[in-house]
Amino acid sequence: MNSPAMQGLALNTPAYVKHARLIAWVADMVALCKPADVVWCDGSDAEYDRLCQQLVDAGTFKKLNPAKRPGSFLACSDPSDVARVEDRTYICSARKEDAGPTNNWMAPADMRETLNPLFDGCMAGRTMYVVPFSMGPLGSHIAHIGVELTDSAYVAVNQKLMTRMGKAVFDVLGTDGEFVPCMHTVGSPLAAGEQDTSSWPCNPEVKYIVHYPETREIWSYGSGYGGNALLGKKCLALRIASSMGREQGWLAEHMLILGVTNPAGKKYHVAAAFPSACGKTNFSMLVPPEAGFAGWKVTTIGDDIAWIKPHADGKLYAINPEAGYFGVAPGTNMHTNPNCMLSLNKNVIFTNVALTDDGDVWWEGIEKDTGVVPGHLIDWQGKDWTPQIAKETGAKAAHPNSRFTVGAQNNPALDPQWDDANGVAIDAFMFGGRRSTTVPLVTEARSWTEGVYMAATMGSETTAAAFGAQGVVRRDPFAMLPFCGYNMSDYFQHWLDMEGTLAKTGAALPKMFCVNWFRKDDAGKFVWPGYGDNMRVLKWMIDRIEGTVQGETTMFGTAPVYAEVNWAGLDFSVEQFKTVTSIDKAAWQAELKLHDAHFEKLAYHLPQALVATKAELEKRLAAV
Ligand code: SAT
Ligand code: MN
Repeated sequence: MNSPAMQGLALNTPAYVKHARLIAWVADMVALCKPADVVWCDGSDAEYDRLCQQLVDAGTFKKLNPAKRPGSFLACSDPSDVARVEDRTYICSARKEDAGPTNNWMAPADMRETLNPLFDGCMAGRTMYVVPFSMGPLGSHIAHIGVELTDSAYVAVNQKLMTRMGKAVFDVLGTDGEFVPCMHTVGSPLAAGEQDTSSWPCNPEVKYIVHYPETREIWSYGSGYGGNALLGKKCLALRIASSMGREQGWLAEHMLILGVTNPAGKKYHVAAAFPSACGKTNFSMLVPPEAGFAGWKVTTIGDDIAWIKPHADGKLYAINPEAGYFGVAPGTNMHTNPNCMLSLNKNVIFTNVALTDDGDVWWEGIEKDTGVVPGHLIDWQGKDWTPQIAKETGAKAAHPNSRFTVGAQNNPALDPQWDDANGVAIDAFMFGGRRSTTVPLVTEARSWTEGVYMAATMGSETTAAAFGAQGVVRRDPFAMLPFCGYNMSDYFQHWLDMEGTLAKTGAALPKMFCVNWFRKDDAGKFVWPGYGDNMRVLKWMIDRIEGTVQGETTMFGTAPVYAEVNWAGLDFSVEQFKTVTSIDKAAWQAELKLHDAHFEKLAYHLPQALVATKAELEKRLAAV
């Protein structure tokens, strides 16, 4: 390979970087990608401000009105680049079986042959940013380090908010520490002398999001958006980390982590898996209802990803590998998520929301706070938007998958232990999909295996977070369908094995609950109020942990009886409760058939324990 020195390009390696292997890798990648310049990010505020200004000058960012939204920017993407691209996402393990039937696969050598010509010269005319980041508290034994090479300044500034990014990472890495190399390019090289006229460079035709689990590498081509480009998030913290966790005996999960403190001051920690755009951020920042919940407090540790390790005391300890939130904007308001709204007051990067005439942001659902829809907006595609246009064409001002990026410190409900290097001990897991029928509001698994079964067979109606049809039920085991970096059935086995690991110490296992906030009535309306009222379900779970409520046994686990739920301040009838908790025999017969089809697809290495659990459920259902 031509050395960068031969091309006359300086690597600009700062003196504080002492890691020879890392420097050699950057040199190789510079030789391959042929950027015009190399910038090592130090993570300072001055650097952040400089890059944001650069993005403003390039037209990628609009600076929002500082009187309304200080320190904040709006980016609008190319219309082709608004969500994760699951059909372009690959797990390139040596053996196809190890990627499993739920992942796209290509042999590593074939994929390298495909990607090499694409990456050759891919950064021509652009700057390569070297972005060092820690997933998890710096130096934590649960944390891991990544270094992303990217030609997107948008990615660099987002990484500053989403991760512990910058110089301090090199102190942790030292001269030979482990890091996950993450290659990212927008895939839009400039010809010699060509000026970049695009405010959102990307490659509308060619996209690859590629993971090599054995060598722990990530290669992402063609997209500048969210989970396709911020490689610490889904690519490293879930796909690569899940595969590391399997080898090393820990779990990388698509879960929020929250603390819940009761009026006596006792604190519990809950980790909850929901698919993208099903309210994880809202639940992690929940504000309990005023009536009946005096003294209860919910605090956020993480809103999207959890890394969970068994500890010598027999408990599972979880950290949030991220340091910020990349949440869905539409639907967010002071009712659905007040802590989030307060987090968004300053220092936010918005992507694909609408712009108001006074330089602030707007999205569908935010009008519930003011009761007024603006008469005019610039929509996420830069076009005029009025309520009349919306009525006539159905045009949304904000893209349904529009997002905010904000540092965790902005969150008024941030848990004091959110940055604790040892993590927090998990008392309960929750698994929830978006199901308008069939799945009850809440049930508790009677055993670890039954909990794994519930999570393994979770279904959810698809959302705008990924390209493709929306509202279709698909199986989304553990909310990990798009994020599990290895064979899904091996992943189930890994979860089942965790019981044995923990049981050796004699400590109580976390309880496992299945929830569904999304049941609809015959008129197609949501019945459960959700949001802050989810506290009522959370409290019932805590009561179960404390052993103060019994629940009743159903075919699908232990469920609350009406009288066990705290209804203070909410008018929710026994009839409505039935609508969200009833177990319909015919619907469940159909549901179990779908579990069959799901298991058939996952037959290779499918744990027998899950097949046996299904047989039990069938027996119970027959007896209903
Ligand atoms: O695009 S992201 O993966 O970052 C967000 C999501 O889909 O959950
Ligand atoms: Mn997510």
